[in-house]
Amino acid sequence: YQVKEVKTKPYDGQKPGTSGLRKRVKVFQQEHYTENFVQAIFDAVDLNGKTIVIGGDGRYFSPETVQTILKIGSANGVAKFIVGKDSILSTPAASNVIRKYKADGGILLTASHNPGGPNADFGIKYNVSNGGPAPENVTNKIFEKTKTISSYKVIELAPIDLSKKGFFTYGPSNVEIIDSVSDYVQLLESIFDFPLIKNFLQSHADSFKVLFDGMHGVTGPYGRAIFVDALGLPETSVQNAVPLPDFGGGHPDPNLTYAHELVERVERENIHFGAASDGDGDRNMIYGKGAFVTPSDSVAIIADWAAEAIPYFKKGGVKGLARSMPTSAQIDKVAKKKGLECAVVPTGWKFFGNLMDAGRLSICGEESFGTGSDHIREKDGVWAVVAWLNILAYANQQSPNELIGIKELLEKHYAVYGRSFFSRYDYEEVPSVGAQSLVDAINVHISTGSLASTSHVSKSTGQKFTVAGVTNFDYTDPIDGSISRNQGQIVTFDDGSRVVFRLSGTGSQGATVRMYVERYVPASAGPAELNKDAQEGLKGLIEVALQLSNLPEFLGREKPTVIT
Ligand code: VG1
Ligand code: CO
Repeated sequence: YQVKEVKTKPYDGQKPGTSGLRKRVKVFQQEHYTENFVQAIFDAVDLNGKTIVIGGDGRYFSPETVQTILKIGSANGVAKFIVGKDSILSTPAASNVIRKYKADGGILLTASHNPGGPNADFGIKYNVSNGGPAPENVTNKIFEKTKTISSYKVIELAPIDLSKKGFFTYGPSNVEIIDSVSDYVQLLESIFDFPLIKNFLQSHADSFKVLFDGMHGVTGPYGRAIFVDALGLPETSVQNAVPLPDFGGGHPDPNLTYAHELVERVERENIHFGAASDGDGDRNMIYGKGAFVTPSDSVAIIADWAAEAIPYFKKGGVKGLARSMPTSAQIDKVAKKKGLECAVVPTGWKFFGNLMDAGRLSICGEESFGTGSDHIREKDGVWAVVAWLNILAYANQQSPNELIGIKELLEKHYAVYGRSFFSRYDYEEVPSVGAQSLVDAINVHISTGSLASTSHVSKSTGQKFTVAGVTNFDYTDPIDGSISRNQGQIVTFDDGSRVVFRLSGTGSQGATVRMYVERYVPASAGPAELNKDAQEGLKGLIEVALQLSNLPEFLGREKPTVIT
């Protein structure tokens, strides 16, 4: 086979962010742009004679990019490609396939929850042999290669038909096109108590209705296979379950803003258990009638019940817990009570992998609707939804005289552990200059100590907050010693409340500023205080955070674009 060398020039800005390289489709469509990045992966990681997995969320520009990877990968000596049918593999399913078939890595075509279509976003992410996102030393190396690239290699052959399962060849390489769903369903069946869940759902067919929303992302087929085929729920219990290249024009992000269709149906039809997942299937939202579960609470509750209710953890034990830094400390309370380690890592799933590989971490989560465990090395939306169903089925089996739904489970949890009220304000696509000025101003406070011990009173609630300290979050990986600096600016108050400011690393345009606020209320405060709406519980603190940071002035925005 003839390997052709194509001359090219470097493009600026091909630096992978929190989760791969994400840009507008139009950017990827520039001449040689996608090819450059793909070749840079092969230049940074030697995949000669190796096996790689290719899949993604099925968004616009995915099929073309799969062919590009086949061309370039084959010319760079890849021995075998395992490809999801129709270029589809959810991010957690891809992580599973890499691990299960002992592949050496994977290329995931996704921009996660970002909108898709010719005028929206595309993304390419490299995962390593443990099934997790490449660590920073690898992504940095890829970026370095993009800066000096002068040519890429291709083997030009007719495209492979991605709609047929089976074994094929592409020049010197083997190609296996696999079913996107079956390995993943098998995996979940080995983790959860499906008979218990099925039994509970069938015996409560009227008193416990379920609705899963695929948001026209990748999880529709997975949701149908699990909720309808395996658990026997009616076809009406899944919606938006057909993956579309543009996600039906929507924003496939499972939160209160973008999953409003689910929220409205849950409220209107009195649905007890609603859930949604994002474009690539690694995020989840749990939402029942009148009860929204914040992701920070969700992971704490799963951690609390896992060893008792979920077979995988009953068998293997819970080795340790972890969260990303901006995530609330609710899970820390669970860890403390159970005598478990609770690691705090920077934002982004790649930081959990080392702890899992070292056998120190079983369950972890991020405030950004990411929850998961060491069954794979990515966060896992459908896993989290089934975990909740498993826990609810178990809790109801233990207390047969009351119906325990989402709300009841939350209230029981707060009554034991207290509650960390948590909310995140996103200011999306603001001018980069304003965002940088905000960061700089807080850095001045950090270096001069000018905010320390100052008191701030909320006009509307009269609450007073006194600053205890301001710091930058730096992380040293306990396994490999690598250091990641400036992962968020933290303002702590003397009552234990805190506010975190962070720049997003997944945007495709301008800058996005995130502000995370958290205030802990102990169990002794009683149910009236504990079961308040989060925005009400945090009102005073949010006001103070905006005041002392001058965020609205720096960003030229009165209001955030998304509140979760
Ligand atoms: C966001 C979230 C982060 C998450 C990342 C990838 O990153 O805050 O918690 O890991 O998206 O999620 P950032 O840098 O924009 O804050 V996904 O569903 O793209 O895999
Ligand atoms: Co995602």
